[in-house]
Amino acid sequence: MPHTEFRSEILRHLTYTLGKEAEMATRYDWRMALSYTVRDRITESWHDAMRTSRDGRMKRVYYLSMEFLIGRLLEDAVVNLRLDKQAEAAMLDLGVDYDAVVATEPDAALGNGGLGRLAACFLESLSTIGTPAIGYGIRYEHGLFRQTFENGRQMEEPEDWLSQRHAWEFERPDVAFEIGFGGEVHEENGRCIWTPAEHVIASAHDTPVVGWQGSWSNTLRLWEARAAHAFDLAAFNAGRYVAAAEPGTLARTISRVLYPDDTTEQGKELRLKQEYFFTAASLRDILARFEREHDDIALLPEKVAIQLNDTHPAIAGPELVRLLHDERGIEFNASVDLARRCLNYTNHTLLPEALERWSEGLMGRLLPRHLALIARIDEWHARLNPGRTVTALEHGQVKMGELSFIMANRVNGVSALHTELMKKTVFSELHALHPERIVNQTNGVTPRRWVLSSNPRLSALTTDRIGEGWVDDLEQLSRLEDHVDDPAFLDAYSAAKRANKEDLAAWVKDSLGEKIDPAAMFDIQIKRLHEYKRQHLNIIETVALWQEIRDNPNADWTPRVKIFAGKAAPGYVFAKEIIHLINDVGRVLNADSVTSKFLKVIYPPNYNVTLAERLIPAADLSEQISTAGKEASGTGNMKFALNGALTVGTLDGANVEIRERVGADNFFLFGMTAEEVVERRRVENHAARAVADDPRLARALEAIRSGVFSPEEPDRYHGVVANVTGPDYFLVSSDFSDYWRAQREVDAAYRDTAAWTRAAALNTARSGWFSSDRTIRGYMADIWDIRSSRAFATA
Ligand code: DL6
Repeated sequence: MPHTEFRSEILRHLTYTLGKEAEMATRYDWRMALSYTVRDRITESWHDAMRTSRDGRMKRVYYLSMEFLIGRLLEDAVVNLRLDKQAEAAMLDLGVDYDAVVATEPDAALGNGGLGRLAACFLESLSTIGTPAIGYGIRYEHGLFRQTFENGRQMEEPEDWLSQRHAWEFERPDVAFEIGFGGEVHEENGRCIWTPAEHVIASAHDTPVVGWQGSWSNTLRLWEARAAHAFDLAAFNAGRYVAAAEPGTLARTISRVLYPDDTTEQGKELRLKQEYFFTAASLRDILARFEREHDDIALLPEKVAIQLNDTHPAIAGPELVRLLHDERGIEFNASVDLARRCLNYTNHTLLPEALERWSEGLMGRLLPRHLALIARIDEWHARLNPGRTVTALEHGQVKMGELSFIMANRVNGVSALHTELMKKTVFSELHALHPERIVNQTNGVTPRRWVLSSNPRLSALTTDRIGEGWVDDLEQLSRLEDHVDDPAFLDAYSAAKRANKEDLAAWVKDSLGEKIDPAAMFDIQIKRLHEYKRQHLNIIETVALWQEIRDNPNADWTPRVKIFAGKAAPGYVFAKEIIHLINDVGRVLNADSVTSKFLKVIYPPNYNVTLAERLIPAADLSEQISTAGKEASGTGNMKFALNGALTVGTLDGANVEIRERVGADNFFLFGMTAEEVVERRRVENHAARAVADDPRLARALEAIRSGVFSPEEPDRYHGVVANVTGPDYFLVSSDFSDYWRAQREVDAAYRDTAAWTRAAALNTARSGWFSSDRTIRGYMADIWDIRSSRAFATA
């Protein structure tokens, strides 16, 4: 379409959809008009895709996830539809700054981190591949909190992405289900009837998710909670205005906030309500669609593949059994069998505290019928596996990991190491009973967002050398290996990185007021704050390095800028102390006139998808330094490697597979293996011994402990230091010396610019396997038994 036609459509939306005159339009108006114009383009392929799926009676994937970290959608859609040139030209004609308009889109933060971002990448890959799919989740009014820093401390403010209209969604008031809670169960003619005490309405909002080149689009369906009776007119007429609105307010609580604090009983109840609310609505929607298209319920597993993204939707097991057995009268064993053949479960963590458990009391109060069904599912499982039984209900608790496993056709881990550890640890007994059930699907990331859109310079260079096929066949990047000894290619590769670093340096100056040198190594650790991810190992090493530079300022130091970004859970006190420490260290180091030309620390607040898109293309070094055995996979590690950052990392999660592929020479390995970690924990006083053995570590810790970075409150970090010198469960002290060694190897390697650039280019060339298209094809073959993608429908 010529850009003039595109311009007319933007103006039409501005005039008739937004009701604005061009001369009065704000950036918001222009963004909305542009978004509606682009959405129109998607809608055609979306309708075609839905018609093809319906007419072909195709099997669909239903991805149930509490989180979809989709970020901004405009640029993603423009890039996938290849409308970037027209959109820019049309906006230019209209006298509007395209980049400034795109930048006004709120970052939809409907997730915490890797798990939610993976769900977003998967939906895009499913559309690119042309596999019919619907992602189901919650339309949170407030996504993940907005992080600010006050004197270096994390502060949390509500996120309000819906304070503006969300241009991409279609409201579906006609798609609504009544979801019940509490109440009683009684038997009538041998059938259980659940009469809930309370009801809310789940109402659908659909966002189309367009794949590469726009030839297929799937749906993200998010549920909003509304009151069954929103308004109490009698109370209103009696002048009790607040009481009159109460039913609506209470019901809306369910979809109000992502991750309500669940340290209180009310918080726990709300979280379980959220989980049941979106799972129950999704299952009813799935069955309604199935029943429109098919007459025989026995076909359910042939037509429906449901993926449970972690245990959050685990109540799907008993709920699907209830819908089949109680509501449709199908015999119990047959119902369990049908449900099981549709359901699959992805495990994303081995951390015991992250494996969900609910008290029987709470479950019985909120979902009495489900509690009884879980007990019956346990009996059914015990009957089939006499002798060695594992149950979901135990010691007054409902274990959602076990429930998900028992009710799943396939259970998958998210990296090779994590899957093996899952078999040996959390699910060892269930694995022994069902050795065929656990499979591995190593995570991946969509190259459309994480290279093509976020790193246009690298993309243009790649396309120039190997053509455009890499965009939806990422393993074609391996053809770049033919160019890694071509000086012209290496110069261009290095120039692209340098330009990305200059852009980042300009942004840091503008937004944080700190000047950083694009010639310095940009060393980046961006992820949620957690002890197992060990941001504290990184900052302690930074302190030790600063001390050495101060001792010997005239030595040949390799200049570095250490960049951190990430949020800590509001109730996670230790993680918040680490953030505070990083900011305190940064304040001292950045003001040090002797050392700051060699070492700076930058911590932009409010890490989100958009910030990741800015930081990753500019990275030289990717910090993936978790305690081995704790990071299930990681996906940031893949994004960095693809964009030509070298990794300093442990043998954890997908780091293992990244290193295997990019080559040991192009990866800085350090630290204990998962087995060594277990051994080391058995050593008495392991942390104190490590500190005694490494004077550098002892000196850095002493500086932190004595208040060098917090003179206004000298004992601020006593707790942090006591932890890493005492229990040190995550083995920061024990891994420190080897981390220091690896970092000095990094310094030396960075000084050899040509060799570094070659290693960076090899990281790009050899990371093509980490596309989420490959991961989705793995799920299709090993878990969903789907061969019916667009390719099959048209064949
Ligand atoms: O699988 C996506 C992502 C992994 O890449 C991360 O390694 C893993 O930590 C994350 N898991 C979670 C689950 N909860 N916890 N903790 O977010 O999943």
